[in-house]
Amino acid sequence: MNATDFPILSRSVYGRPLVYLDNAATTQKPRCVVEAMVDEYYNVNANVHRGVHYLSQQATDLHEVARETVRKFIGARLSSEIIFTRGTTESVNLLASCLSRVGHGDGEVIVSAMEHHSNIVPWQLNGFTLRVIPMSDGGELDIDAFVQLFTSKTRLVSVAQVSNVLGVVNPVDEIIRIAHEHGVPVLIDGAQSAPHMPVDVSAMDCDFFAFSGHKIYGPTGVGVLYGKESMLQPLPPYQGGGEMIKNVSFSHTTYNDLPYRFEAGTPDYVGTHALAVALDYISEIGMDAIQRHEQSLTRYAVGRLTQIPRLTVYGLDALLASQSGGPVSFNIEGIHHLDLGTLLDRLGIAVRTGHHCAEPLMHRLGVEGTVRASFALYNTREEIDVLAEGIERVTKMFG
Ligand code: C6P
Repeated sequence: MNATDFPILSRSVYGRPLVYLDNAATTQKPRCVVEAMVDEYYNVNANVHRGVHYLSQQATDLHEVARETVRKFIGARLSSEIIFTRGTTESVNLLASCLSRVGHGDGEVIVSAMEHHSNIVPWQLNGFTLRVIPMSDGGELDIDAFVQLFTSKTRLVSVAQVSNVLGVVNPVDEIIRIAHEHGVPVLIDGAQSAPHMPVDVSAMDCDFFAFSGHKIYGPTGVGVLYGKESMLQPLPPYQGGGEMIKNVSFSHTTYNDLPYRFEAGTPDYVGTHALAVALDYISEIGMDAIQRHEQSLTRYAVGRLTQIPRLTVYGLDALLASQSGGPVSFNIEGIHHLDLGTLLDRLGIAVRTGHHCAEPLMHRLGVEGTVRASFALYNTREEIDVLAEGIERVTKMFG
């Protein structure tokens, strides 16, 4: 990785060098990703899967090669198990909608106490009842309680591999094993794991896996739902339109094969190609190396932040036990998270504040919101020093 790969990182904010620590919200894009998009629009652009002409074939090839790149990146068996979506949110909505239409809409879905709203609301919208795996004060999921949540109505277990708030890595292997012992499939929300650690869906044996392109150095507006072929095959289509059909008449329509049955309409083919370029870029660096680097940043950040008086890091036990880096969420007694975030911003430091789209977790923590610093492959210890010094400065201002 070369610092110049990410042009935005050399800009300043309020006259100060940008310290970008909001990577869980979205990562910055390497030059190669942006250039791939520009190049495709300038030189290749044509709709995919539709034209016999040269450009359409070329765009289709890039799009399908991208599917294969995603397949390899997450260790899926078949490229037909890779469905392109707009992001994790759409991936979960797709599954919730399709599952509800095979008669599961009155069933139960087990989620964890630390889920993002996009792994809560789609189930509610589609008629499912949620049962929740409780969490300890230290951020660990209660696996004994999880085992008690299964009933004859349990249709799915759906949990984040890494919390977008606490940064903890959940024991998904154990969760998947237990769910399968109960004959229940599992969706893993990989929005915060795929960008930060090696992922192998086959080894993990999850039934579904979702992630977003923009959090993994790719463009916005593209994401992935992986599903085992045996799980996707019985599901009805998600949306109707072009691409997802075999034959259409006014009285009857037959549907396309996997994965196209779930991809109605013109896909974001420039986005899928650029996503593949992003995945190639980070694969070249190595997901193990990225994981080691970010884990060391997270530990360093925890070490620095916990020395600041009146500062609480949430989910600290589980975060420190995790073999991966992750977002660090904290508050300082007597300072509102929004004030802290705003003053840090004035120092050129971008962090996120608020409930992080995880209101039930905020209720569990007994807070309205937190300040969150989240790291990526390009962050450095020096930037964490800037963050810690910035927090200390704000703390002094508040007395
Ligand atoms: N979390 C954050 O700042 P989309 O918006 O579809 O790309 O991703 C949704 C999503 C799903 N699951 C988890 C665990 C997530 O962290 C997110 C997105 C961002 O934490 C934006 S709220």
